[in-house]
Amino acid sequence: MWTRNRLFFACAAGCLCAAAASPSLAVPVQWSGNGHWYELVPNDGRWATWQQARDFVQTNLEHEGFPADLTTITSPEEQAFVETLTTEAWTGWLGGYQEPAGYPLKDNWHWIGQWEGTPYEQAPESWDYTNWLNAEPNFSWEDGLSIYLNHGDPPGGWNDAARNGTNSYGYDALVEYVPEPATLTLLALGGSALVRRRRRVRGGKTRKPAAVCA
Ligand SMILES: [Ca+2]
Ligand SMILES: [Ca+2]
Repeated sequence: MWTRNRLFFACAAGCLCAAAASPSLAVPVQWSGNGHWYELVPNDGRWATWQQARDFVQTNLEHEGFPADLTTITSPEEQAFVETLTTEAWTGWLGGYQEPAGYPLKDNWHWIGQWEGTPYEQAPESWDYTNWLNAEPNFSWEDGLSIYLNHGDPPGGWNDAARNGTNSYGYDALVEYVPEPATLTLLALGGSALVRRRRRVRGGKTRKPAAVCA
């Protein structure tokens, strides 16, 4: 886990890329296609790496009783929905990663497990649909998945970026709130009272521009 000071210095060293405009959306939005909620969460200096972004949202965010994680996009319909979340240029992490990293550049990509503590091997979503930007993925050491909303070629496309790379330290996070399996079961049985409301840490009103290096 990172400390505030460590993160400050990491970002100060790493946020050297050109900045994209801030998104206008500041609240989770539900997609009727699966009932999940999605949110553009600003970095605001709270993480540097892809893993730190994931740790932060898992630890601090939830919505309507649904835990948070980085977003998985597994269909053109889900892709089309997330493209509606803002009309401004925005760059952020998705819940995809390449392991092992390297060549071939388009091989060995995975989606994260949908539930905290569940390895992707046990609850994977298949890596079938992709929406790479033209000329991406482009480097063997770039092993994390990011999305360019309203910029890039084509806009909304995906870029591989180093999960621990300084070029991506400014990235925001596209969060998906997904019901846990137990919650789904109980809700199906009429146990809607299970839905709980917990403290939800928000990043404040000011959006931090996201780095856009490819
Ligand atoms: Ca998803
Ligand atoms: Ca790239």
